Amino acid sequence: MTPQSVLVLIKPDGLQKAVAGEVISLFSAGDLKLVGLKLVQVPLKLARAHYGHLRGQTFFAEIVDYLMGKLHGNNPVVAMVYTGPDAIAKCRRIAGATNPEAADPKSVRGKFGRVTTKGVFENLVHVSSDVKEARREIKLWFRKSELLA
Ligand code: IDP
Ligand code: MG
Repeated sequence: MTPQSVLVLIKPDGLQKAVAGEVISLFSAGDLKLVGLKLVQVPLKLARAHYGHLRGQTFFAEIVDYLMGKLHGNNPVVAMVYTGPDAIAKCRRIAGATNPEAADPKSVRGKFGRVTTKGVFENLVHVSSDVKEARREIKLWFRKSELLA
């Protein structure tokens, strides 16, 4: 199988809850190569561009605020790129379902996520959903020089 790259973000609730280390450990089970990792204090422009395809959704403003850390003490995001066979499906399995209540209890979102009373899915991690999205997102978050070959 040809190797894939995938963008994984630990969103600001992960840092506020001080579980970034455990989340990275869970992604280690994917047996993938970590080729990029950095902390990002997310500006409005980046958050809006990241979720550009969800602009029409009722929860768009909330998820932009969420990614910027506005719901979680202005914490930053840990941005990572993993590469390897089947990297996208592997990382999405480790992350669990979008709704933390529906996520496998042993997945990242099942373990650490929650649904707020306002209905925001605070699900700790973002994982690109397909090859095209992964390419777009990796370019958005990383310069080439920040990634290992
Ligand atoms: P994904 O993160 O599992 O790929 P997307 O559909 O890309 O899910 O949605 C992006 C983010 O928007 C989710 O991770 C979650 O935080 C939030 N979200 C998605 N659907 C809903 C919803 O129905 N209600 C509230 N928040 C949602
Ligand atoms: Mg998505």
